Amino acid sequence: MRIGLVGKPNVGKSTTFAALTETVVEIANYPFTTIDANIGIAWIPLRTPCACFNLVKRMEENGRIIDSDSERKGSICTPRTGSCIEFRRIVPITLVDVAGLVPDAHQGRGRGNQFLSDLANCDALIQVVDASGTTDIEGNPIGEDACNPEEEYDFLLHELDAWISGILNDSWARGARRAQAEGQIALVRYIHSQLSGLGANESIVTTSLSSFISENPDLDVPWTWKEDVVSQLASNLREKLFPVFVAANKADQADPSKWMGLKQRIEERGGLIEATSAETELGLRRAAKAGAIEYRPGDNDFTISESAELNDAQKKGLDALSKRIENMGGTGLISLISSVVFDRLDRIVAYPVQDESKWIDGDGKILPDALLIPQGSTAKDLAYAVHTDLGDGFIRATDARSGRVIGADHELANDDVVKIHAKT
Ligand SMILES: Nc1nc2c(ncn2[C@@H]2O[C@H](COP(=O)(O)OP(=O)(O)OP(=O)(O)O)[C@@H](O)[C@H]2O)c(=O)[nH]1
Ligand SMILES: [Mg+2]
Repeated sequence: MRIGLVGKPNVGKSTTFAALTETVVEIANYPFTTIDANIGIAWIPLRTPCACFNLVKRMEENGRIIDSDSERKGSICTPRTGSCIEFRRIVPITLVDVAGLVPDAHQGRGRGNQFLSDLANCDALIQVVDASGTTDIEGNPIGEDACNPEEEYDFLLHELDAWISGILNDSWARGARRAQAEGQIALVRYIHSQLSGLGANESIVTTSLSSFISENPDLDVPWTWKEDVVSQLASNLREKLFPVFVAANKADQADPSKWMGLKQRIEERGGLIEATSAETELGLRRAAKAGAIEYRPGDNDFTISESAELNDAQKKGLDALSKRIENMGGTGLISLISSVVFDRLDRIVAYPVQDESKWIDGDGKILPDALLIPQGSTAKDLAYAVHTDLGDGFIRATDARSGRVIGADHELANDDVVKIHAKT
């Protein structure tokens, strides 16, 4: 699971990244602070309780005494990555924070759009917009009404489309000639070969090409398509390759009226936009790391640690953070990422194990992996998600909850615990 953070300069992409990955990156109030992409891991909570909850119940029913340490509030799993407290399992997502994009970047303005290849293989993009409207379209902080978030949104989609369109148009004639000789499959293969570096696969290209052709019944055969038609196809492909969701950031200093127009437009089209305050999330994470507060990312409140010794300035700072999240109902970041992953990209969680009765791996770790896989994934897909060898050698699997044997094509459900039997 990989999500890219995009947008014009100086909107809070790196602040979002720093908060969610808890790493130190450059953040500053001027454009083009970030040049080279930052790549890191963010941790998000699953929406359903960790499967170790069911394991505890099963063990209790069998009269076993559970040995869980009190700090973990009941959780007994041993996550290989992430953590689980009170059955709230945290799983990793890769985040990519890139340089800011300005209008006409595809023609080389600003930093150009070469860096967009850093977004290759992202499952989705989150466009960070400046909901407060205090930075102009190139990210210069010039105050009130410097820019309208709708303008930001429109130009960014345009630049992304122009990026893909540039790649396709470059040698369209060659690809189209092949289609003329060998039919549509040759065109699919050509487009795939041009866009495979961005993470396209044949199935995405086929879906996109078919929908594009059926939405435009008056189109002539592909080898006659001019640049503008190829650009429209590029836009269709972009929507499938990189669905864009929006963080209306700096919401802490934005009058909602500033970005309501954008919200309405996006929601009318079934899109997703959420108010965020990356700066607040970053402040909370830092305070929690320093031991001053107890804060669970995603919550809309926090408590001051009993052991914290705070000076007046720190108390004032925490008070301000508290007011912000109270007003906003949280900082919006975890809630937005969670909606993207679970509602929009339809990811479910599956727990591969080696022992179907104890739900452990070969080293005795309990439910060590909680993998996010696309809805509709089969037992064999899960095997591949664990390791190519396990997929290649797949024989059958066992649903560890029911004990039933399941085949390669069996579609998994959210929270499934699965033992995979494979040739080694
Ligand atoms: N008020 C407020 N300021 C924010 C928020 N998020 C970021 N900022 C400020 O906005 C400025 C730009 O933040 P960055 O994270 O560097 O922005 P960026 O989008 O990565 O910028 P480039 O790398 O230049 O493209 C900094 O001064 C941040 O402190 C927020 O939620 N609220
Ligand atoms: Mg940055």
